[in-house]
Amino acid sequence: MSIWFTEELHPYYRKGVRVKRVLADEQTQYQHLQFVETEFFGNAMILDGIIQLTERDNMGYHEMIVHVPMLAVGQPKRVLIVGGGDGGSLQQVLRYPSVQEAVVCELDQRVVDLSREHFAASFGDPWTDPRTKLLVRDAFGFLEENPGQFDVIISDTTDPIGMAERLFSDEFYRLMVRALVPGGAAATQCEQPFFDTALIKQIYESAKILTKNPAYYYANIPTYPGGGIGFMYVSDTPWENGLKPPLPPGRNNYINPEIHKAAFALPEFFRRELYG
Ligand code: SPD
Repeated sequence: MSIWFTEELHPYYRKGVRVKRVLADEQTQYQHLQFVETEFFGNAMILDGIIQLTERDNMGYHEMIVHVPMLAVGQPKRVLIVGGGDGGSLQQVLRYPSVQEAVVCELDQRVVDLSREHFAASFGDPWTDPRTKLLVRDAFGFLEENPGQFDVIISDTTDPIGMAERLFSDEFYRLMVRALVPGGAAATQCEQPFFDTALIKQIYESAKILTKNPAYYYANIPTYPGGGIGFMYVSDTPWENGLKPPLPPGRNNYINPEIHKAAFALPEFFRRELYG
């Protein structure tokens, strides 16, 4: 028997992965949450019909969204992860001995609970680290209440659909930058250059008003539309500062100094659109 999961995030594009079995399937308070065991990519989490991560290719996403801002800042102590209930970003953040507190602001407790069960082999259990603080709440209010608090903020979100749309708004970026310490850095899930050019441009323009050195970078992730996803680096501190310090202790599966630098090189059509 062969079951294919087909994702249709865009009305003009589909992709599929072959599934061995369904591990969990439930409607939470917020979304349709599924975990499946795939034929090639290991376990995968699907939210409202969209693949969020797989065990086999999540490293490009989590290593890049975390290490680029963390390295740029130098010795990050307080880190906020917006979303990130699967624990992949948290695992990377906790690799830094300088980190004293990692706050995860995740709306859906079920994402955390089921990820602990189905991603344990990949992420261990970063939730038991004494530096981890899980807040099951909406990130907007938390950002509003916490100006000037974080060395690094990682916005590890779903796509801009439904409730998550607000996490791609000018207002969210304003609050996020306000929650950084001077010289702090943020990185956000910032979609696909081919499919989401206008949205990325709008976010870049807003990041440019708020900070001196925003920049877009990209990682290859086969299970995302177009085979990859980009991130917005948002900071007064140039991302290039992150090329000097070494990566934190632990094993890297995607990032290395060459990838770190090359990720900021953009295809010409998109570079022109974004930077003029
Ligand atoms: N189109 C899929 C985008 C998924 C972004 N969220 C990933 C969450 C991984 N922690």
